[in-house]
Amino acid sequence: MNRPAMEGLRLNVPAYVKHQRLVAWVAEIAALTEAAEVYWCDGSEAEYDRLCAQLVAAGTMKKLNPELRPNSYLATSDPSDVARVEDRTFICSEQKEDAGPTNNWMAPAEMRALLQTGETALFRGAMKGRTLYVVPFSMGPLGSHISHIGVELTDSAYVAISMRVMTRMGRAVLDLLGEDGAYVPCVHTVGAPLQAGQKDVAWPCNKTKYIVHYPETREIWSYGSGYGGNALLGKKCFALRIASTMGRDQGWLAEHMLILGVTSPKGRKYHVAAAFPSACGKTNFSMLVPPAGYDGWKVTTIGDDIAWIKPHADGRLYAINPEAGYFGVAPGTNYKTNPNCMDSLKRDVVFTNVALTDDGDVWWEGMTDEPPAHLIDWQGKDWTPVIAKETGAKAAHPNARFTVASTNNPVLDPDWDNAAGVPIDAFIFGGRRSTTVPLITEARNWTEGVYMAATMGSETTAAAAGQQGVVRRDPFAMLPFCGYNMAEHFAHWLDTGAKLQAQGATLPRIYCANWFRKGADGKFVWPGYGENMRVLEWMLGRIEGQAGGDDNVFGVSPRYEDLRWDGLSFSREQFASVIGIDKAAWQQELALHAELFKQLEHRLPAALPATMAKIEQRLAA
Ligand code: SAT
Ligand code: MN
Repeated sequence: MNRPAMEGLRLNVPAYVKHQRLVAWVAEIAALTEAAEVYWCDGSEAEYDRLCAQLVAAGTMKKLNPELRPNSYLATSDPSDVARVEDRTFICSEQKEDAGPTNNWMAPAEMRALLQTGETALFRGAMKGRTLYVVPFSMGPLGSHISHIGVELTDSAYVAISMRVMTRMGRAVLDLLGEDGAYVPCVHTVGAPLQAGQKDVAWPCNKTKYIVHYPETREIWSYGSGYGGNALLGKKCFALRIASTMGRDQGWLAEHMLILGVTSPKGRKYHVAAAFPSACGKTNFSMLVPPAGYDGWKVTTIGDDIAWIKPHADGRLYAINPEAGYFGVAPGTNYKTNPNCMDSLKRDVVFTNVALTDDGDVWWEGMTDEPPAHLIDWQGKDWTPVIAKETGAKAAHPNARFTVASTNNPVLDPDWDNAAGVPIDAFIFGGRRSTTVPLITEARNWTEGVYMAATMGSETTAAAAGQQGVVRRDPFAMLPFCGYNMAEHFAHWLDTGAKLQAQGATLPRIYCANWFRKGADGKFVWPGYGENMRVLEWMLGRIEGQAGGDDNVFGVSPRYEDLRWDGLSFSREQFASVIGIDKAAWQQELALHAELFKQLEHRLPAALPATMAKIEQRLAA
């Protein structure tokens, strides 16, 4: 440790901080990174406004026209820092086997040398010339038995303000931690130290990036990116990767799932948790507006991205949303696809990488049918519909995002902040598949459901850097987010079900959905969005023992007459093309399942290949 730097640095610990271990850790990281200053976030609105003003002055954000978009900002990132970096994401367990074949792995000692302890370690001096923000946050309602606390140390004010929107952040968390409470330490730097007199850039980051998790010691270290899931460490890093390992050890589940409430006209309320990969419509589904003809039905949002789910003494699974805000994809969002989201975004939003209109508002592809005549695109260049036609330039980056508090959502569920969580009636697993996978299928039992989740595939999206539109297996929509061996995650689900069943519990039903099948014309056949209510109603009808269906090779799907069609013209032929099972396509699909099982062979529960054998038999019959 650099003595003079350490002595010269004031830790500025507020009087209300009583946690000596936390203070010592902050001192240690401040010394390692040679931060110029330390600031403890209290989570107040005044602090938020001050940091936003500072980000505006630094050129990171622009304040939007307060008449059109009150209390809102537009941040634009470096063009190289626009998505999660899966190839730079590491699970550093002691044993490689524990990270499993789907995660990047490095031995903890080796990674620590690279980041912290080696002579040229990346975090050494990484915060020179910058302020280290201490960001205490709770994932989940403060004090809930399902919640957990983290503290992120970051040199990005953008991260600090985003964490205030996305989590319960600030002094109340430190009060809860008291003198010795447990927290997950999260260290983040953009990796762009400033030498004396050096001018900062608008979006500091580094070409070298490391998003690192130590599951055994429950630590997160992130270097080089200021963007989303790479930098807001409460989200994917903690609430999924670290939390999934905590859940495995402690008997609960951390999943990449939205949670919604759905109330029938009779007043009966159900809760559904649904897993879809990033940028496959979780936010839209969680804010669904039932179509005309569904009077009396109401869908309310508990969460749009992550669920923490715990078995309860009554034999049911209770879920909370660990987050307090939405970091959703802007492009494609409009008053037709997601009116509740559009209403959530009327004020108090931080947009990232959308386009700026001439009157100081925002725009993105798909927001309106007619684009504005002139915009400043997400990279600060002039954009017109003519330029777009000629060059294909997008006004907003395809992974442009909004960051907004849950409390802005007009259909926020009254139980969204309930410390007890909500009881789950059904799980849905869905991918983005142009072919093969039917609109909806119900698993006949828990094992069949776990099989559906485990073998899920999806076409890749702009949420992660890399090629888009290629089908990859994305088990449980957790491929980039499982903090331990994926095969063990399958076993953990099978165990969780078996334990509840042994108590005589009725398990939630499991469904496999695909809103994305395309016709010969390359267009989506199923209208999706609000029309997904029809599928939801069928699922609830199944739970009540009222809705019919037909067995297919891997579960039960509705017949045409099992769905309600009032207000939508959707023919039997169209339905057949989204629900049908093509034998040849399924033979190929099963070959891909077999490939996945081969990759995960070590520690793979035998129940899964056994389920596959049964599907093969049915397909051959
Ligand atoms: O960048 S995030 O990981 O927060 C968004 C996503 O990929 O789902
Ligand atoms: Mn997500």
